[in-house]
Amino acid sequence: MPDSVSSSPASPASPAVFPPAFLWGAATSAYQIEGAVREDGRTPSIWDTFSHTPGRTAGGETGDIAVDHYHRYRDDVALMAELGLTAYRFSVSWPRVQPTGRGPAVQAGLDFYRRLVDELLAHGIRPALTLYHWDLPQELEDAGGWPQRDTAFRFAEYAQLVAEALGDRVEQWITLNEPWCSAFLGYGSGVHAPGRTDPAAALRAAHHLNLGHGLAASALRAVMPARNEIAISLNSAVVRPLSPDPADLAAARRIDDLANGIFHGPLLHGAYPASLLAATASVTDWSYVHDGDTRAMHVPLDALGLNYYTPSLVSAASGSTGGPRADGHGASDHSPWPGADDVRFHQTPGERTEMGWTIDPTGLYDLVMRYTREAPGLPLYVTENGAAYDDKPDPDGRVHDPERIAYLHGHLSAVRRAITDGADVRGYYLWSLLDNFEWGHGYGKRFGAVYVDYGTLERTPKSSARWYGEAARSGVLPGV
Ligand code: IFM
Repeated sequence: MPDSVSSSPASPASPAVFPPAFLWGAATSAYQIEGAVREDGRTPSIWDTFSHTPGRTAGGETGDIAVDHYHRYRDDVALMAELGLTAYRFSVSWPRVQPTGRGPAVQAGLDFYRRLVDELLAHGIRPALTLYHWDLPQELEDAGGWPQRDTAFRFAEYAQLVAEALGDRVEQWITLNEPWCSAFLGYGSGVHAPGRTDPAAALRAAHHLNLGHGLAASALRAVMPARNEIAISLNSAVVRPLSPDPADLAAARRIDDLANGIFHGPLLHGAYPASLLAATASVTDWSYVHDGDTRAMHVPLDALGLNYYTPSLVSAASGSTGGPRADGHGASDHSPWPGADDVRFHQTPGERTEMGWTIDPTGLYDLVMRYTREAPGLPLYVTENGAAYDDKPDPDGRVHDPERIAYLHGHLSAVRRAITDGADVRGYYLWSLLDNFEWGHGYGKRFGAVYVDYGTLERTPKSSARWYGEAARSGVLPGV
């Protein structure tokens, strides 16, 4: 039974009551919502190039206009305030701020984010700034992209420019969003920009993303007030074996290394897992890990961001490696899992969202508890969680999305249970504030709590937005 307390007085012991300082946020990213891709000096990112390449996105859709947040940010902030949100996680578009990925910042680009942040602060909404949500300046990709070591240094330089401009007013900083996707979907399976399909390049990219994170975190520390928090948002996988068979357990450990250990190892524990290095030895020799990189990557963090949608169910392939991949990120003949061609992904049982992702809030509980054990003392944020549904306005123009309310209730209840069991979760960012450009899926998948009419760009809060706002205002989960 859901632990709703909507009709009875909430007691602090109730599992549906959240700590008073808990942040109730929503998240977005620059390319998915801003549009205005040719304004004020912005140049193409790898996602502009990719989405304009025939066959790369559903219907050839691009982020050229997206939901025009660049021009409508004031109304969007007012809407967040009206709903009752207390935090907002957005990303800065690297090519808007530093168009070639090198050299000085463009003032107009920085000014946009300064205006956005000031608007948030004026409405009492805490900004959380992500420096990189996948929109690498195309010039840096042309110079080799993330598989190239220099990109890590360019990222740190860009991070410093943004921190010098906004470090006085933004307290929550996130270096990278989901570097697994940047490395393995961008350079491995090729379903994300820049669309390369080279397993060795994907592993090199992962290392340089880790290095970039560490160098950027140090650059931020050097220029920002000590009170600011530095974190990273990882789409840490919840990997479950299909059976207790030792071969299936080994398959699950291999995917865990490639999804989790490859980032948590260097960032939290100061080394890549030996099992990861061994399992990928036929793909790469890791010679691009230089002396000193381990120290550069292992910078103390102030918090860890966890993005969670669905668990993965895996087994050993038992002879055959064919069949569809059910890892949920789009169709490709190329695997995003280097060195794991003999691992099979299975559809987890249960209800699914419009993405085909199984709804399983226990996965979120398990993830939070895992990092509570693995990184004791490190505050956690759920920096993304949400669901896509085929939402449509009713004849009166209202958008009812009871499935999303049930999804949010289930996952927030899992967070509350983890807090009761000792986890230090400080906030939750619903993905996403607005319907938006869902990468290779174009505009076909609606993740927003706010419906966007793509013809008029009019915003209509769905019933889930009102439900979530009520939770934010009261600190208690309303009934479903
Ligand atoms: O839309 C994406 C987001 O950009 C990164 N995390 C997953 C979301 C849903 O696919």
